[in-house]
Amino acid sequence: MKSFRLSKYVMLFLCITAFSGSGATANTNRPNILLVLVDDMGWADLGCYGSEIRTPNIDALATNGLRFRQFYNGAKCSPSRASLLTGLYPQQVAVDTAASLPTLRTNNNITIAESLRAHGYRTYMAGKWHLGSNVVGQRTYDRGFMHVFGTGSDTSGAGGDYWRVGDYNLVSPSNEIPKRTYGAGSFYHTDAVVDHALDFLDHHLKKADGVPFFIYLPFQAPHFDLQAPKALADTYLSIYSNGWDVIRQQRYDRMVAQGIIDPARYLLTPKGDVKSDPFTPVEPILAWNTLSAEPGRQPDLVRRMALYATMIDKVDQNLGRLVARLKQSGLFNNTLIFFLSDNGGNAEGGLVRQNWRCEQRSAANWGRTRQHGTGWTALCVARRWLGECKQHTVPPLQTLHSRGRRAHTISCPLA
Ligand SMILES: [Ca+2]
Repeated sequence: MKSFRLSKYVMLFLCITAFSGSGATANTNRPNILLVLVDDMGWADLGCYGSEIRTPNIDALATNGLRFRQFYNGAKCSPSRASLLTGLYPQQVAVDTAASLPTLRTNNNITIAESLRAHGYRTYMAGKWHLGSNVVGQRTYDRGFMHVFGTGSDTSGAGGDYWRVGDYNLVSPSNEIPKRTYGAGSFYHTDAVVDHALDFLDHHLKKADGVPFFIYLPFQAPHFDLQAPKALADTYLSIYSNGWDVIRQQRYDRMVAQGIIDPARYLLTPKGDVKSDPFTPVEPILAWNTLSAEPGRQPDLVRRMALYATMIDKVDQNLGRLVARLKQSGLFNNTLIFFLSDNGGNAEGGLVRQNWRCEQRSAANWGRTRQHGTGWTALCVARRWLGECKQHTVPPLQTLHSRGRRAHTISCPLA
């Protein structure tokens, strides 16, 4: 495993496994590409980056691939997505350059899906688009994706309820990929993203035409609202009952042990110099023990973080399903797998978000609350985050456009 220099501007990591060459079955020498994006996940939220959250499948990919310590993004959902898909700065391709969450112009860029499709790839997407919906030309299937499971009837929304199947739709020309049906209470969006990715693989394998695939999986998780199965979330309660001061130190220690952080250069930073957004004053993150004076506050925050951790755990479990299928089908050794987050841990909502409390959605499911709170977000150990994050962008797919299958060039960060 290799790693690269840590920048003080790091907000986002890229955890990659890169394979090429041998092992392909029906493919040409061109690799299949699986691009996985998570939403609002912090830098230290994976096991391979020091977290206590259980992510064995992602950790295994990292162990056999590359972990990046330096990476840039647009610091918010759609700017990062605009850059990721076009290889251009968000200001270059935004419909409204002043918008914090702009949609994607259609007259001055090509997406990676359009480019790969033009070069013979079969293109699929399942997850969150957030680059323009209900506008002809801006939708997922207008921008290069052939089969899409996404938010809203046009599959191009920005997010929905994790439990509500009606918030999502599959668009597949001539219904080549049939719509799934989910029984009452059986739908969970993170599961559904990979359910559809597996359908994509089945569809691809049936074609057996030697064409490589590009699958883009922009998970909505772990973006708020925090919604997760209760039984799994319960397994994290005892961990987070230790409070964010203890967990934060533990993560830092693991990051040092894993070689993510050089302790001679990067101490565990103070957690009090943060704010929810550029328009609110600094809000100090209180010492965990001081919260015990307020009845119910600590248990509520523990539950919130358990839900957040569970949402990441579910991403990992589902990626495990997908990797297993890739291996089973003989495609794994010729598939480039990228894993990245569109920005760091969410800082919106402040420490306790106006006294919102977690609610039990049903007997099996928790979650109507929104953010997990800045106390937990500070676990990411990033030196600076959100409001103070530098507005850089991500050029990897521009590199991919130009350099094809050389895996190690795809992930080069700006440096
Ligand atoms: Ca985001």
